[in-house]
Amino acid sequence: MPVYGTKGGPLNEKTVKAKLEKADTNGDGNLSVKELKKAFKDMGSNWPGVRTWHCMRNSDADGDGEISASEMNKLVAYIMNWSGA
Ligand SMILES: [Ca+2]
Ligand SMILES: [Ca+2]
Repeated sequence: MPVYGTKGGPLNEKTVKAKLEKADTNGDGNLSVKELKKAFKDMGSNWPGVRTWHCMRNSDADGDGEISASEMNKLVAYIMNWSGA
């Protein structure tokens, strides 16, 4: 399992999911660019803006600029494939 995150050690899928859910600050069930960026900062990413951009390109299947609940699993899988932050 690749290691991701520089604060608090390696992150597992459960932790990543929990952080993403927590990042939905307006509670609409979708992750906007702003919310996703915040999640990456929270995970200790050095480049939250770049991470967010890559994630949106990879996981925003319908291209509406937000990660919906159904796109979330793809996003988590994508994040878990990264090594290093
Ligand atoms: Ca939201
Ligand atoms: Ca979407």
